[in-house]
Parts: sequence; structure tokens; C-alpha cells
Amino acid sequence: MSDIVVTPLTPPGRGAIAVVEVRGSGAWEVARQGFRPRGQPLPDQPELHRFWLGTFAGDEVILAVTASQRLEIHCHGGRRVVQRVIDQILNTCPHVVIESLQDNPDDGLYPLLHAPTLRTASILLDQWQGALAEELQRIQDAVDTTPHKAASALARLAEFGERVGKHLVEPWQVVIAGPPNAGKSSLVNALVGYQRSVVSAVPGTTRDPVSVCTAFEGWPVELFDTAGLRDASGLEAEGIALARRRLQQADAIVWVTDATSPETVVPDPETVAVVPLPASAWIWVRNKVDRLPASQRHEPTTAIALSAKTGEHLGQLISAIVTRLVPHPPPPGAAVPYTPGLIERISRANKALSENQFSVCRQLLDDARRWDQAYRTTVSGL
Ligand SMILES: Nc1nc2c(ncn2[C@@H]2O[C@H](COP(=O)(O)OP(=O)(O)OP(=O)(O)O)[C@@H](O)[C@H]2O)c(=O)[nH]1
Ligand SMILES: [Mg+2]
Repeated sequence: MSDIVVTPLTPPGRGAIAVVEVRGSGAWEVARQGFRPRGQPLPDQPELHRFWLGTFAGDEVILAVTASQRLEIHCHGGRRVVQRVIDQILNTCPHVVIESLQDNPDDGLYPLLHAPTLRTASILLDQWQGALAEELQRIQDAVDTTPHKAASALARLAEFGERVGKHLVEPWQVVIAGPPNAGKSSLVNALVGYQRSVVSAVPGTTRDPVSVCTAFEGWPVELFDTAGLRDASGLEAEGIALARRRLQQADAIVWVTDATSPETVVPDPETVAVVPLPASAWIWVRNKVDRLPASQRHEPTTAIALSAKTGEHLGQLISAIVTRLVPHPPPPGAAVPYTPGLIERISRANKALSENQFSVCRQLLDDARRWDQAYRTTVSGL
């Protein structure tokens, strides 16, 4: 048996099912030696596009013939199961080449392997199908003929990179903050749909920032529940210091107040020492409106009146968060720079064009196109 290449096609430990590809002239022999079919024995020769249920290395798998000299083993997605499948292949044939997927953040394939939501994955697939390549080509042509059109298209592309491209893998950070006992932890739990944070009637319950990943309208978001902000000492003061640090890194802040409390605290950057954040990053929430009479529920303030307990108007908060994070979502099929390297080049090209440095701009766009091309070759090579 010879000439076998084994490639795990799915990123390690991320899916319920993993796919291990075996290709080469000895691939069918690997299947015949290691695979135990549920029913009839495997045929002597592979039959294209057929699949069989059975076991491989002790685990239940599906074996599929995808092309001549190419088959796939679909097994449980756990890392150990995949390793067992590979070990079993190595036991039957020591001259196997194991290929692994490139898995570092600057690699073109990395975002697609790690896309946390369908929406971000579909943006990446648009780029794979050439959305960014075509837009870069159009902009390059326009730099020479209609520079003002090139400038506006490039500015839009750079904005998509900064606003969206940076978060196709890494979630936005949204911090839930406010005075003690306002219902911050309850709100986090309501937003994610399960009891992630401890809730209690005692003010000062949450100490360390507690984070949880979720998605709003298909955009990946990491929510942080924080200690209630007030003058405190000891352990609570340490929790408050951590909360302030979190606030400074936030992409958006939800400031929760208790609508039934006589002293409603309006978000004040001075109070929480969040100097670098623009006012537009704040969303003010008046929680616990279920405890107010109907006439007082929607007093005219800029706050969103809601109830973490009943879920009333939670959707309004989600829409407000999404609008803060992605004010101009890219339409389906739009070009979006999708790796740190591409985002950086396109942002610099945009700056160069705005300063009439045409040759620098052209050079950077050329560079970005080469990068994008290399990425698409990697993906289609799979
Ligand atoms: N009626 C009502 N009670 C709520 C609501 N949200 C929270 N509570 C109650 O308010 C109390 C405090 O809730 P938490 O979610 O622990 O408040 P917190 O802001 O996280 O408090 P700390 O962590 O101590 O800062 C608990 O008794 C909750 O059950 C709400 O929308 N309606
Ligand atoms: Mg809490």
C-alpha cells in the first residue's frame, strides 16, 4: 500500500462531526482494512458517490467515496476520535502523509475555519467566490480613470474591513454595566437564554466579570456581566476595578438602571472613567419595568424600558446593540476585507488615495489582490 495522504478537513474540536479525507492510490485499501461495515462487506473496488455506515477505530462513522482515489471518513467531532481514526490509518500503513489545515490568524483559511455564525461564514464564502477580488479590480481601474469614484468605493471597503472584517471571527465585546442590583446579571441571562450569571436580591453579587458568547442577528458578540459600580472596599472594590477595565475595551456598553429606583443613574462617563468611548457607544436601559404601573413604563427618556424578568422589549435592546456595532451592514455578496493583513492594506490604501498618493495606493491594492488570490487558492484546493 502506498501514496496515501490523510487530511482532517474540519477544524479541530469545533463541530459535532469531523471529516477526515484519505486520498491516493492506497485509499480504498485503507478503508477495506480498517472499516467494519454494518451490513454487506465493502466491494473490492470503490464505487463513486456511495457511502456506508459502520465503525472505524471503534467509533461509528460514515465512509463515503467522493472521487476516484478519494474518500472521506465522517466521525464524531471530538479531537480524540479524529486522532484515533488517524492512528488506525497509520497502523495499517506507516507511509502516510498527514496534512494539517493551516490554522494561524494571518492565514486566509483561518477565518473560514473559525467563523462563529452562519452570517459571518456566508460573508467569507462571498469573498471566496470573488467579491473582494472583483471590487479590488474595479477600484484599481477607477484609480486611473475616475479617482473620486475609486475614493468613495475604497472608503466604503475600508469601513467594512474595520467594522465587520475584524469581527468575522473575533466577537464584538459588549459590556453590561451599571449600579448594583439593577438587574445586569438577569439581563445577561435573559439575552443568552440560560442562567449564565448568578442573580440575587443582595446588591454586590457579581464580582469578577463573567463573559458569555452569543450572536445577535448573526453577529458574534461576547457579553460581559460586571460588578455593580459604586464606592466599595475590599473584594468588591477589586471586582469594580476589573469592571472599569472591561468598560475601556468595550465596543458597546449597555448601562442598566433600575426603573423602580428613585435615583435613576444616567450613564456618566466621568463616574465610570470611560473616557475613550464615544457617547454613541452607550445604550441606556431602564430595567424592571414589569414592576411599574403601565402609565410610568415608557416615560420619555432616551432609555430603552424593558424587563429582564418578562423579556418585554428585549428585542429593542438587541436591535440597538446591533445598530451600534454594525451601523451599515454589508449587503449580501458585498466585498469585505477579511484577514488582519487585508484590512490593514486596504485601510492604508484608502489613506494613501485620500492624500493623492496614487502609486502607493496602487501598490497596496496590488498587494491586497495577491493576498486574496492566495487565500482563495487555499480554500479551493481543499
Ligand atoms: N421584577 C423584576 N425583578 C428583576 C428584574 N431584573 C432583575 N430583577 C431582580 O433584581 C435583583 C437583582 O438582580 P441581579 O440580576 O442580580 O442584579 P445585578 O445588577 O446583577 O446585581 P449586582 O451583581 O449585585 O450588581 C434580583 O432579585 C432579581 O430577581 C426585572 O426585570 N424585573
Ligand atoms: Mg450581578
